[in-house]
Amino acid sequence: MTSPLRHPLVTKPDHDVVVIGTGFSGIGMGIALKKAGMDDFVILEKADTVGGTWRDNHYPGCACDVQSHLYSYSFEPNPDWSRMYSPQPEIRAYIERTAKKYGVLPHIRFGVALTGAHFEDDLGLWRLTTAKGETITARAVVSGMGALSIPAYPNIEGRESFKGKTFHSQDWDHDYDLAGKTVAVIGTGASAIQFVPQIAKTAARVELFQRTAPWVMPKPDRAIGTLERAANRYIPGFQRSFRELIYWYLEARVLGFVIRPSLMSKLEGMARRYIAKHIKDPELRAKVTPDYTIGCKRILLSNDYYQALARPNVDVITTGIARITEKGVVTTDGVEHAVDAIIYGTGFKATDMLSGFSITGVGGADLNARWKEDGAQAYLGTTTTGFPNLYFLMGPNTGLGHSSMVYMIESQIHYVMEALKLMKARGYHHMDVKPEVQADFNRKLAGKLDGTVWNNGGCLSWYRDDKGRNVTLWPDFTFRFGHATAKINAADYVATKTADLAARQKAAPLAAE
Ligand code: N01
Repeated sequence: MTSPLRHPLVTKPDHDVVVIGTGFSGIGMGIALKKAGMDDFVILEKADTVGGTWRDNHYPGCACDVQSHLYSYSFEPNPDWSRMYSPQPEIRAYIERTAKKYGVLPHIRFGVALTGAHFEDDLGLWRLTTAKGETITARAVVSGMGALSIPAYPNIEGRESFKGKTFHSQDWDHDYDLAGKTVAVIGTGASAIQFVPQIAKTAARVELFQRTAPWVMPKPDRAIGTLERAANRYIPGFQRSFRELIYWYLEARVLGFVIRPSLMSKLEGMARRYIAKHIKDPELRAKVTPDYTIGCKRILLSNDYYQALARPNVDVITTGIARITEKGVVTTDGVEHAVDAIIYGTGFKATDMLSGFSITGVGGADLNARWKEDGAQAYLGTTTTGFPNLYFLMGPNTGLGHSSMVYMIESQIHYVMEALKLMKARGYHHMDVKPEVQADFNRKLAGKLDGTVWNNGGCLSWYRDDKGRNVTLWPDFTFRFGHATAKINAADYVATKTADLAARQKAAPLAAE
């Protein structure tokens, strides 16, 4: 592709590295770059504050379902978590505080929404375009866009015709008072099970439309008292040991998810007893008992969801939705459920993570088209052949059904830093993962995924794309991912040396001038 840019030879880009997003990924990446003294970077953020998913999701009851001691950076323990599973405002504040502490804030440009990233073959650079029409060039791009950031609205006939209030769980309208209102909630996933108990306290009625029942287990949550916080702060190794304990406890769950799915039956028995404990009405109990193997969809943790469903002002409706009208939701039995508001707890476009963002690589290859055709694929969830120096944090098959994403993010950040350091040490301008390396990695991944409960548990989930391919989850222990990303193997990549690029540009000056 001939560049429309007019940069001088071996072109100095606007920034050495552009990082996209300011969630755990983007901020963590910025911190790693700063620690390595690689200061020529900018972080582009479409919003006007940092926090990623923990800024965007602020629905009532929003909290983490992974223990905070582990759901935090390894290098930045927070002795002051108020609970084992912290509420959203604390996690958001933690990210803000950490960004400030490590000097990342001056590198962030807020209010910059990217529309595309295009690799300029002749310059060996990325040209990013913004919604405002600005062009930014970079040698390397690190996407911290997150896998669950684009809300998914259901494709239900008449959705636009509803005259009442509507919003998605990610765009919660706190100015709209739900007290005394009749509210339809569509979806019973991880978000809905957190906000339904909250809104059920004040709404006149909650009509909860459930397509598939989730498996829900008790959340071993508790407040962390002042003594324990003091121990976290002052007793050397106390909090770190606790973190380790949580890590290994969660890691053991891989045995059930991946290695011996038959082990899940014990867990299923516990989950059934949990339903029986809180739901006495046999009809409701039958409705909320899933018909697939536990773990096939994300196992949800809650201490108040079933109690909320048992309230007299909550209806669980399992008849399918036929359409939405001006007044409410019509089910396939012809009943119209008139409501004041519809809240979509319908999740995110997880398998379509690039939607709305165009990425073209070597020779103009279109990543959206490729991932649609072949399924989202990368090497170690991070690099993609034909897209040199483009790195995905939380890329394909790095998601977890059992532990903390922050562990995966930190592993990937480490790997990106390995790549950047290798390029510097060897005088490389850019590196492209070899197609056979990527193919071999994904072949092995697919083999591992074949035996998992996610693929064989008898459910449909956002873990798999529309062709049934599991493009989201890492099917192994996380420490194996940590080991795989600990060192970069130069032989996995085709490298272009800066000197060679300069010679090439000199030979074809018109393209680069
Ligand atoms: O979304 P979901 P979420 N008609 O995709 C239903 C993370 N998270 O926002 O199961 C009717 O889980 C859909 O039904 P079905 C976490 O990784 C983390 O709740 O597809 N219903 C389902 O019930 C989580 O997994 C935390 O049959 C429709 C629901 O909508 C991810 O975010 C907290 C429908 C969507 O559930 C997403 O969670 C919260 C339709 N047409 C979330 N379309 C942490 O604590 C969809 N549904 C870290």
